[in-house]
Amino acid sequence: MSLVLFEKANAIGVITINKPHALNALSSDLLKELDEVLGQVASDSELRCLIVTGAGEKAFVAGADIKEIHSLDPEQASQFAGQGQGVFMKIEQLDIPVIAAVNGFALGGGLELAMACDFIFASEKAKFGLPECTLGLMPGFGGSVRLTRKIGPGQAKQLTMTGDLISAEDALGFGLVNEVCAPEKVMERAKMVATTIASRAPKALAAIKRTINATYGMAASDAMEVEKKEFAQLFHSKDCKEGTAAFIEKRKPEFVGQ
Ligand code: CO8
Repeated sequence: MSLVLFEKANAIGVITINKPHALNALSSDLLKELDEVLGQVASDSELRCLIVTGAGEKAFVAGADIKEIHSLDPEQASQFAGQGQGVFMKIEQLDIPVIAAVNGFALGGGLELAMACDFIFASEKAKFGLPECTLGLMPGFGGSVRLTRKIGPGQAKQLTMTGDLISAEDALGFGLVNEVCAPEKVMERAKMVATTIASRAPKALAAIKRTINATYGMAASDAMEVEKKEFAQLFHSKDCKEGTAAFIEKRKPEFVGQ
């Protein structure tokens, strides 16, 4: 059985981390499969949006595989951290938007995976945390960097230094998740928003994603330059002409992704 499942319908892809008996813990084998699936996603020009979720009702992903981590030496730990960081960077660098549909525990590497997605929808039952310090560790798949950027250094330090888990409601309050839904509605809601996203001009969405990712934390004047460059290059696209023409002609645009 594959550790990572992929399905596609109506231009929306769904990746399911599939190791429910171990709460979808991320082993190096699983990360390798995820990397391969992301390669497939990146080269599929029909896809307009991706959803990442976890198999089973209990967990999105409960972290990196602690049983594998236990026997690593420093060199192997560096390689494992680099592998996870590389795979999650691939998600961040996909042209299409990626939604994390968090159905349960999103801990350690699981929260790091969710944070590499563009935004997070969570079940009311979800729990979030970076509990690595309870294991004598720290986040290694990008978590200390991304969490700080998302919720600020004070809250990020409290979460990573206590190892405490927080509820979906608290995560919503921190701005870590965008929406909290009833457990049975999380995927439905993610698909609904993915459908809206799939109707928008792909090149515009890719430019928005690149700009927001690249400019976060940059000096405003430098960030404005990046935005101006990305904005201007959209004027090479057919969809830009189509979107503006459709508005003027009072009709729905038909985007072709070019
Ligand atoms: N790794 C491996 N196995 C796991 C993990 C994990 N992260 N989480 C759960 N499991 C396994 C359990 O061992 C158990 O397996 P078994 O039945 O064979 O004993 C099964 O999943 C079910 O788990 P529990 O029985 O523990 O379920 P509970 O409902 O009692 O508890 C919890 C659920 C609270 C989520 C609990 O499982 C837990 O605390 N899990 C670990 C959470 C954690 O600490 N995550 C952080 C891991 S470290 C990390 O992610 C670092 C990322 C950077 C790595 C850099 C590379 C070096």
